[in-house]
Amino acid sequence: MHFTVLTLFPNLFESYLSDSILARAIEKNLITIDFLNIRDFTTDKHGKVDDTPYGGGAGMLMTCQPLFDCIKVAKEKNKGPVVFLTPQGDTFTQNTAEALGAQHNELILLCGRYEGIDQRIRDELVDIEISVGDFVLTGGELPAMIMIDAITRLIPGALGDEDSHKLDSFSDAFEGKKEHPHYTKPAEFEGLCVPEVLLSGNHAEIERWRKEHLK
Ligand code: 4FV
Repeated sequence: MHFTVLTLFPNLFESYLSDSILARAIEKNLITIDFLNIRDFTTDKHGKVDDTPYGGGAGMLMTCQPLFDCIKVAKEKNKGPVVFLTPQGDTFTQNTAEALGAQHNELILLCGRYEGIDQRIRDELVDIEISVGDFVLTGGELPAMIMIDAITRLIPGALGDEDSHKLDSFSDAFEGKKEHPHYTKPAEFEGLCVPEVLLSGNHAEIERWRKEHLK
């Protein structure tokens, strides 16, 4: 999967992509990520990317021209859909991650700031609008990282155990429910014990217990 991230703050991604599973996925070339800084596409000497909203109201909006030119350049190399992260989008779920990962080899992730972006960019250049939840953040960068994380971990070779994502919450194996409680060594900690059935070695009983404890 190739991600192109359009953002005013590409540095925000560095730490999250430099460790653990995502770093390994990049090293293994399971994913590639490039960044375009929207501010690099401004045409004024101050690098202005925002302005006041027509009709008045609080806050600023990201203006058309830098976004338009940035998206155009992104689309020259990345033939995937333009995904705008916004509270007004369709809620991102495990199914969304699976579908996007299955349907596309490339994605362009557009991260908004301020109060958002001019509607004309949304109407003419955005293909998919996605929200990570019913709350308002300061920017679309965290939602973009969430998308990259959730999609990448589904790519074969990304996780140590190939099957682990098949037994995730919301997976078909769990009928879309949230997964059962998990326990690991020691069997007793501070007087708190692991359910006996999980120590029994009786796989049928363990399976039944786990199914009963899906949420
Ligand atoms: C958001 C969300 C989100 C809104 C204003 C960025 C912010 C700022 N994106 N799911 N919830 N975006 O809050 O995706 O432009």
